[in-house]
Amino acid sequence: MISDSLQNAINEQIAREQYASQLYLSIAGHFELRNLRGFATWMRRHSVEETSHAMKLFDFLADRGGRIEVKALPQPINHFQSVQAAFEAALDHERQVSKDIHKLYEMAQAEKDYSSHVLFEWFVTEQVEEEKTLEEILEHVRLVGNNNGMGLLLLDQQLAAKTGVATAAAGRES
Ligand code: OFO
Repeated sequence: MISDSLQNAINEQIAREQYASQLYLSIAGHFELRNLRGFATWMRRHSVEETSHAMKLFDFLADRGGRIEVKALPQPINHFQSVQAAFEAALDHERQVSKDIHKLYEMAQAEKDYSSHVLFEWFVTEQVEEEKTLEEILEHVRLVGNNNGMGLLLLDQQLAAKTGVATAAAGRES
């Protein structure tokens, strides 16, 4: 049986992962509007990944006999000034999530809840990867500059190649 404090903290984290999913979907919408399909597809996939993180916590809580409390989510930002601003919003959010995960990890340690500890360890490692990936993309966006259409299209194509989609520059798949 899981403690009430860990149960409540995990329920909060489920909501934060779901919020991340909403935020990335919102960013994907911004990129779709600008016909940047590589960026958009990358964000769509990231949105799905965040839902899978929420479900990983959901399943864990269910397996431990915890009470799941689905929470209302805040409205995500829906307007971004630029590609750079959109990726900055994503990276800021990931950095916040890392802090939240570290708090959960500390709680599990303090309570000597070993199975929670193992679960949060997975998330700690995952956050390193997530921040690194976003930092790389953002650095490339900063390098080419927000007003460099050709540079952004090339980056869009690069992400498209990674995600396996056709881009505005390369033409849509029929
Ligand atoms: Fe991208 O954050 Fe989940 O955990």
